[in-house]
Amino acid sequence: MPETTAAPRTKTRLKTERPKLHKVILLNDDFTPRDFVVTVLKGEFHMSEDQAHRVMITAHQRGVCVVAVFTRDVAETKATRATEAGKAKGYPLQFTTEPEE
Ligand code: NFA
Repeated sequence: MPETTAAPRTKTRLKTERPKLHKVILLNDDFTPRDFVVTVLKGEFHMSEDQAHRVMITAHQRGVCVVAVFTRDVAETKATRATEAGKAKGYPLQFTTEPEE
């Protein structure tokens, strides 16, 4: 009587790691015009006028505001582009990034 032994199932489910997200943070300064900040937020981060205005006012009042979260490369590229947009107009506007907890 042939004995049939089922082969062990060895298919492995590899754990899919979610990439860590990084915040883009808008810093307040005393020189960049409010409208320009709103324009940059709309252009670089695809925000509505309302959203952009709220983020600008929050940074203006509290010193900083989280704009959005992205994977590290995207966050760094957007922060650099947005900071460059200010620099091109002679403004000290700054966007930084930091990893989420
Ligand atoms: N504080 C700037 C002003 O009063 C506006 C501003 C807001 C700048 C947010 C940078 C970031 N013109």
